[in-house]
Amino acid sequence: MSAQTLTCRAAIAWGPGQPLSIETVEVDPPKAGEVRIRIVATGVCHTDAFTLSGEDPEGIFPAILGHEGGGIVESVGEGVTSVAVGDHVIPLYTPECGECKFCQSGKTNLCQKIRATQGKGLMPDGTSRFRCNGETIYHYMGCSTFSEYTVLPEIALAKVNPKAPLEEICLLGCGVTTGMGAVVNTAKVEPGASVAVFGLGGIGLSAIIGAVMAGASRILAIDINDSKFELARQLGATDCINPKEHDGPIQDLIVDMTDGGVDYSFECIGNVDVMRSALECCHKGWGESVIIGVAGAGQEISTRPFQLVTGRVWRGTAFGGVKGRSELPDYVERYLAGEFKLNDFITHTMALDEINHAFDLMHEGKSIRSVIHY
Ligand code: NAD
Ligand code: AHE
Ligand code: ZN
Ligand code: ZN
Repeated sequence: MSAQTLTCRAAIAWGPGQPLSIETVEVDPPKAGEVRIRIVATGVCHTDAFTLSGEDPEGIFPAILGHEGGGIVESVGEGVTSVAVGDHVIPLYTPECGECKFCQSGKTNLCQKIRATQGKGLMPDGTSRFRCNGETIYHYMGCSTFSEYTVLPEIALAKVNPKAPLEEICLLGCGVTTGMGAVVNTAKVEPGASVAVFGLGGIGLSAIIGAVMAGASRILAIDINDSKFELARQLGATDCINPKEHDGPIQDLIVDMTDGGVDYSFECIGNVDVMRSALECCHKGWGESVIIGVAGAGQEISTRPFQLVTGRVWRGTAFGGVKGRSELPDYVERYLAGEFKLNDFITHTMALDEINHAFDLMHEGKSIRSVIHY
């Protein structure tokens, strides 16, 4: 029997700056090439807060936010072959079609097959699968994991080992993969290198895990919130620095501490001034700085071009450069093999009704990741 429209609970962002509101929504069945999944758990990432704040130029309301989820396939649309009912999946805000120019290039994970409609909060056919009291509700980053059920294109699902707890591996849907991938895939940090990580939330701490995996000899962890340092040290940070405790530009201190600057730096905050510091703390001739943080509409980065003329490299990364369908299942296997832990990051778990508390904890600097259990 073909799937029918179902009703479930979801947290709706009705407008920028407003708390999320728990509502009953209608979720249409998956169309051709689409899959409806039951979300088991979802993390709350700073990017959800960024979009909710109104700073995101692509922010559309009303929408169902959330993009760091884990779920189980409930029904599949016509022609879907790569997943079946009951499969465990991680939604991908960076899909992998394997066919577009970007996928074919082998140079990037930024599949563009459905990017245009995804950025408009719509499915690839230009419509939404969500309604609330007759009103269209938009999708978010192609995922909308703050709903008990959501619909995604087949190309935006990574099928993963069902032995892995979705309540933990949901973090591989964004934060942990992004931080680790930035270090290992994007920067390709080599053994013995020195690394500076700016911002010690879920992304920055995962970058530290990546730096340890890569064999970095020195890992400088920088945050304005001292409470982040304990976990950073446990994960492998060798030096913890609070810029508030130092006069002068933080890049000058780091250059002094590291005999001319670090080999690699990672900006995991979304602050354009810190992005400049992260570039300028890199070693002359070869230091590379990777921007991970997302900055608001109208913000721009700047530095003296001489910084680049003299060999520093400025680059960025989305989802850690990871190709979700072909590479994410292996991250899950490595997690199952004990190569890295995820529950260190889960400082809070809660029900969907308490989701606004997760945003409060993030803004107060009290959480690394809150995970919503449905
Ligand atoms: P978070 O809020 O959990 O962590 C941010 C950390 O930065 C906090 O510990 C905070 O104290 C610290 N911080 C704030 N201002 C600072 C400053 N001036 N100097 C030093 N530290 C400072 O956020 P998160 O979920 O880890 O996300 C981090 C950033 O990464 C966000 O901008 C998010 O949107 C972005 N992000 C990007 C990608 C990507 O694919 N590029 C993926 C996920 C998240
Ligand atoms: N919509 C924003 C940019 C937001 C952004 O940069 N998103 C990252 C993922 S953040 C996950 O927590 C990303 O993948 N970007 C690549 C893409 O194609 O969106 C804006 O500035 O318009
Ligand atoms: Zn995210
Ligand atoms: Zn593609």
